[in-house]
Amino acid sequence: MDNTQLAVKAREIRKSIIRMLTRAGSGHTGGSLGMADVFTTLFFDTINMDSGDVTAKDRFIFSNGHICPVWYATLAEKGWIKKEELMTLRQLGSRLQGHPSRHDFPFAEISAGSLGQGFLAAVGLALAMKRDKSPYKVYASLGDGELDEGSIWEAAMAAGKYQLGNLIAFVDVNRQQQAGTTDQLMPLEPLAGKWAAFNWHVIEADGHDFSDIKKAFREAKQQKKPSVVLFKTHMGKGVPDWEDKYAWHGVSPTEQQAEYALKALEAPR
Ligand SMILES: Cc1ncc(C[n+]2csc(CCOP(=O)(O)OP(=O)(O)O)c2C)c(N)n1
Ligand SMILES: [Mg+2]
Repeated sequence: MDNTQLAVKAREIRKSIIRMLTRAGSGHTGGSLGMADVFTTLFFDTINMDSGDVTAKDRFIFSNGHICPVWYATLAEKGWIKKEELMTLRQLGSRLQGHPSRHDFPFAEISAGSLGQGFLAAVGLALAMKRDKSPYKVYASLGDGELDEGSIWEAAMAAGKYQLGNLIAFVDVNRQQQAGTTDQLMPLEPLAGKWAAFNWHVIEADGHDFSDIKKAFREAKQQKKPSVVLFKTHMGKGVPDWEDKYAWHGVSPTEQQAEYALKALEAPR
């Protein structure tokens, strides 16, 4: 899909994120908006996935699942779930829980919420697929604050050892997390050097530039060892007053804020 078409999709996805979170009255707005361009590219351009059976081809593991509104909105934009269902986000009995639930939602291979766990499953899955000589890839989504979990690095070490060239992790490097910036709470730099030291192929890319995102995933697909894409992003991207503010990590917009955001998303930038 060309970049202009991707931009149109990403804008619709951001609008859905605003609408569903406003209706829900709680949830994670900033990270969801920030990863809209990467999720659009992954699901409209990169991943080879069968909506009828998400275990059949490439796999997607959502480790930083608190930003699931971006995933739900992307799946709705693809027509894999209904747009109306987005409005059930976080309701009792809905398939769309505030953190993805594998018991409720067939697209979720692993439940999320407890940071770090999804990545461990992704490494195990990639190892099993390599042993089975599967030609498909595992894509794992991570947050930068999530990297504070020690188990991430145990799994990264194992992926390096087993040369899991079928594993493509990508990190939302927005430099923000729940209650402060990553620099304040737990500095991560030199982040590229850390992954390289664990024997990963490291790619740094602009998470809001569709050409860069495509190129990064293309490069990652060609590696014999595990790849990580460090996507530089802005939390809250698309709504100027909300950008790069960790205050938007875990709150939803009021009706008034939503009105402002939907207008801002329509304005050319
Ligand atoms: C094991 C675990 N510890 C703590 C939390 C609480 N928590 C939820 S999201 C979050 C911050 C994660 O930061 P990041 O991955 O950068 O996400 P962002 O704020 O950028 O969306 C924390 C600490 C959790 N969900 N799981
Ligand atoms: Mg973050």
